[in-house]
Amino acid sequence: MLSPKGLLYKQPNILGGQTDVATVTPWLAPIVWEGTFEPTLIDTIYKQQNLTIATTVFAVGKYVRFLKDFLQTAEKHYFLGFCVHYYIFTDQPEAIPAVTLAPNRTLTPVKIPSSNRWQEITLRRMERLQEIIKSRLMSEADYIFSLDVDTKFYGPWGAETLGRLVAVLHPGYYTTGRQRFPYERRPQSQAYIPAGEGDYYYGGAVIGGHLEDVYRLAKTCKEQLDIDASKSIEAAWQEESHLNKYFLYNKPTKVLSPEYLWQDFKPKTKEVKVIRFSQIIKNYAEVRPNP
Ligand code: UD2
Repeated sequence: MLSPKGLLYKQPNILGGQTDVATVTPWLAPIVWEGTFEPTLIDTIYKQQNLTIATTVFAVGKYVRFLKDFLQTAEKHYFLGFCVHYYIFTDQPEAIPAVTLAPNRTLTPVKIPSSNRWQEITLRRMERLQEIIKSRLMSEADYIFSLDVDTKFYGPWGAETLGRLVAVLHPGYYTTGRQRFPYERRPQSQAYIPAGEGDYYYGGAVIGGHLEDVYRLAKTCKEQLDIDASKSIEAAWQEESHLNKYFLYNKPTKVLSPEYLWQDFKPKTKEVKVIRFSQIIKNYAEVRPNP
């Protein structure tokens, strides 16, 4: 059945009932939900390619405290058996916790300046992503994921998430009509999306894909952010707003369901069978350098 949100598929659930979720977008990109793929088979196919997955994470200021849980839980659930190279962008490399990594997994600290504005930290991620992909990742990795650090892995995250350009459905808006998406609505911003347009609302906490595709995304978003900055305008949800604009005109080839970006404060819903990755509860006023 075709709905404005894509093709509906009857997903069997643990109670033996059925839940309708869209499993393919209107442009035929898969939407990855538990029950729609065979993880062992997919991992076996991709493992033959001897891939390296670069994983960039920002931990600036008090956010270094989130690294330990992030890394420890990633080592339990994230691309197990694959070569994973974490690149930790931080102002305090000495504060990166000593977490034991499995063989074939490495961690490189990347020192960056601190900032007294959290918006500056999230906004500049695109620029830094673009720089590191160009300067070293093209020759060091095959795929990349850029992930928020105030998160934990609770369930398996494997090769089913790989694709040329990978987005995640924001857990707050996957059941919401597009008129309620918190897109940037001021035409003065490069992130502007007019009412009536837009496919989904994507979360900024997970961006993935081939190096070249993510490079193009980061470069474009950085350019759009610079234009906004020159006009002293900051989009409603910083780089997440620009990301949503980018994905409107450059459709993701794979969309991850909210299993891949949940929020700890949200009770599990009937569609979500497995929470794989989730934003932890944090005291914004306490962890951010400014209100
Ligand atoms: C949302 C998005 C986030 C980003 C942000 C933009 C989700 C779940 N999260 O989260 O991806 O788009 O909105 O406003 O979609 N950071 C630091 N130090 C700081 C502040 C931020 O290292 O002082 C880094 C860190 O990696 C963090 C990320 O920036 O995970 C995003 O910042 P946030 O978690 O404070 O943003 P939040 O919760 O508003």
